[in-house]
Amino acid sequence: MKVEKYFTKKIIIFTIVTLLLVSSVTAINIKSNNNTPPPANTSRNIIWNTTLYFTETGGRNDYITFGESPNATDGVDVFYDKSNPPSGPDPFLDAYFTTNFPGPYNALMQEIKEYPDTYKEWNFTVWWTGSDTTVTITWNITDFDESEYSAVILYHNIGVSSTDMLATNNYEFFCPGSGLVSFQIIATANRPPITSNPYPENESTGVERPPDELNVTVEDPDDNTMDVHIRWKRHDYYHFGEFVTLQTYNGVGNAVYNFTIPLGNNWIWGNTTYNWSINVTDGTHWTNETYQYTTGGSRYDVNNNDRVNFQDAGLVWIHRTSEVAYDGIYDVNQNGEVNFQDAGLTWINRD
Ligand SMILES: [Ca+2]
Ligand SMILES: [Ca+2]
Ligand SMILES: [Ca+2]
Ligand SMILES: [Ca+2]
Repeated sequence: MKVEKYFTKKIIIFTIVTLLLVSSVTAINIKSNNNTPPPANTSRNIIWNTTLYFTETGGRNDYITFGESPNATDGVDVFYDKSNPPSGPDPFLDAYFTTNFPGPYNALMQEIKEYPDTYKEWNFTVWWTGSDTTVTITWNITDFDESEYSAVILYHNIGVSSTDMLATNNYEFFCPGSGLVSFQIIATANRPPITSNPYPENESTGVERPPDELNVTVEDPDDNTMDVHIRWKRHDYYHFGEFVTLQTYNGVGNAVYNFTIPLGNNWIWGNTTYNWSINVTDGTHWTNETYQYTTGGSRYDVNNNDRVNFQDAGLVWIHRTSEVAYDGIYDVNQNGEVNFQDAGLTWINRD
C-alpha cells in the first residue's frame, strides 16, 4: 500500500540518518581520544616504573609492574595498584606482588608506592603449574633512570643468589613443577654524609687564640667512603673571603676529622670572627657546612699575650708596610696597609 510504503521509506531514511550521525559522533570521539591523552595518565604522575617479564622454557609468560608516584602510597591505591587477573589454562605461569592488603589487593599485577623514599620493599611470587622448568625474568635497566635509588637488589628467597637490578637486566632460576617461588626487591637510596659537633662550637665566642684545632664529626648513613675537605676563609685585607683548603682526607670512613692549627699570625687575631667549612662527598652527594667562631681578647693585642701595651704598638710600627712585607695582624684598622695609623690606634687602645 502507498501509505505503508511511504512510512517504510521514512523509516529507512531515518535509520540511515541516525546511523550517519552515530558514526560521525563515534569518529569525532576516536579523533579526540587520539589527540588528547586520557586525563588519568596526566594526573597519575608516575615518576618511574619497571615491568618484569617472566618467560619459562615452554613459552608460557607473565609480567608485573612496580614503580612510584608522589600521589601513591605504600598501601592500597585503587587508582594505581592493579589486582592480579585470573590465570589462563593449565599449565600457567603466574607472577604477582604479594601484600598484606585485603583482597583482591593481596595479589597485584601492578604495585605503585609513594615517591620519594630512601628504602622500599616489593615482594612477589611466581606460581608455575607445569613440570620442572627454567624461568627468565627480564627488565629494562633504564626504567630506573628517574628513580631516587642507588641500589635495587633482587633477592631470590629460596637461594642465596641476588642480582643488582641496576647493573643486570635479567635473572634466570629453576622453577620446580607446581611450585611457588618467592622473591623480594629492596630499593635503597644513597643518603648524603652528615657533619656534626664542630669544634670550636659553631657561633661560639671568647674562643682562645688560636684554638688547638678545628674538628668535626663526619658520618655517612650508608657507610660509603668519603673525601673530606676542611677549608678556611681568609680575613686579611688582600685575600678577604678567599677559601683556602687546610686539609683533605681521601677515601675515609665515619670519624672525627681535624686540622691542627699551626703557630702563625693568621690564627691569633683577637676579637675576630673566623669562618671555616667542612666539605664532604660520598661520591654522589656533597655535604657542605660553614661554621664560625669569634676569638676573645683584643684586636690590638698583636703579640697575643692578653695585654695591649707599648709592645704591641711598637710591633705594629716595626711591621709597617714601608719596612716589611704586609702582615694582616698588624693592619689593625683593616685598610690594606700597616702604618703609623695602626700603631697609633694600638697605642690609644692599650689597656
Ligand atoms: Ca600502593
Ligand atoms: Ca651515602
Ligand atoms: Ca700584647
Ligand atoms: Ca692599616
